[in-house]
Amino acid sequence: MPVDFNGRWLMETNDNFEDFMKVLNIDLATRKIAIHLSQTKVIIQDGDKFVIKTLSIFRNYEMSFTIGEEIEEYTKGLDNRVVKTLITWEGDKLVCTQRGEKANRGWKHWLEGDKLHMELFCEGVVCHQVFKKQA
Ligand code: ECB
Repeated sequence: MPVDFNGRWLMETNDNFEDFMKVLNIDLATRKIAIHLSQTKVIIQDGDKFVIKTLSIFRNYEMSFTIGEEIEEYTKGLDNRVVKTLITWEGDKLVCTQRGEKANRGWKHWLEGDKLHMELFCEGVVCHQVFKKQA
């Protein structure tokens, strides 16, 4: 049985998001807005099939994937790049690699108690986000 990420998750912390946006070449005006956003994750998981929505008052981002199946992802409204995206299980962690212009890019999700953790990484820069489950 895979881990169950289903639910609505509210952002509690967002460490090093500024540097992560910089490494993706997000412009200053956008960073000034984005840094203050409270992001909400809505995760719909059916076995190895996922829909993940990242919601905020400024922009929303949604992606769907199946574990082990590479997709072409367009990071619309984020850094607007096209990457080859593959998500796999590493133990109980959901691990994503996004192959493209930027080296060593991707993210990881895992659970610790009632918290959802996310690490976003790109070219050695790591952003760590923690979300609490909405009742
Ligand atoms: C969608 C809410 C954030 C909007 C921020 C707007 C501009 C900043 C531009 C680029 C920053 C890079 C990433 C934003 C961080 C989180 C958004 C979703 C990241 C992601 O790939 O989540 C995965 C895993 O949960 C599912 O798509």
